[in-house]
Amino acid sequence: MSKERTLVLVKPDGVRRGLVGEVISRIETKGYEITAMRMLNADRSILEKHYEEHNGKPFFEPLLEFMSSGPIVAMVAEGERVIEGFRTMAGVTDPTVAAPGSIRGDLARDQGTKVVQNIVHGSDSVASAEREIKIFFS
Ligand code: DAT
Ligand code: MG
Repeated sequence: MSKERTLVLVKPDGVRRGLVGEVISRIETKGYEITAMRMLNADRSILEKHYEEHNGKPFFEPLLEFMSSGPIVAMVAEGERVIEGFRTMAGVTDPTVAAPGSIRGDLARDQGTKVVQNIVHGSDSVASAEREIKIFFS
C-alpha cells in the first residue's frame, strides 16, 4: 500500500472555537504525519478553485462567505490510506448525524445557518487531494 497525501482544512468555525490543536492532535494520535501547515485568510479566488465542484449549488455563496469569515489552517497529512482515514475521522458532512467519536460528531452541530459548519475539510480522492494541495501549497 503506497503512501497518500490529503489536504486538511480547519475551517473558520474550528479556528474561532480554538479547535486547531484538537484537530492536529487527532491526526497525529491516529499516526498520520503532518508535512505542511499554514494559517491564512482565504480569499474568494482561492475558495472558488477549492470548491469548484459546488459552484452553482444553493449553498455555494454561503459556503464561500463562511470560509472567508476568518482565518483557516491548511495542512497536508500523509500516510497509507490517509484520504479515507481522515474522512472517517472527520465524519459525515452533516454534524447532527456524524458519528460520535468523529471530529464533526464530537465537536460540531447544526447552527441553523445556510451552509453547514463542520470544523474540517478533507480531500475525497487522490485526484482531489493533489488538486487541492496545489491550491494551498503552490
Ligand atoms: P464534505 O465537506 O463532507 O466533503 P461536500 O464536499 O459535499 O462535503 O460539501 C462541502 C461543504 O459544503 C460541506 O463541508 C458543508 C457544505 N455543504 C454541503 N452540502 C450542503 C448542503 N446540502 N447544505 C448546506 N451546506 C452544505
Ligand atoms: Mg467535499
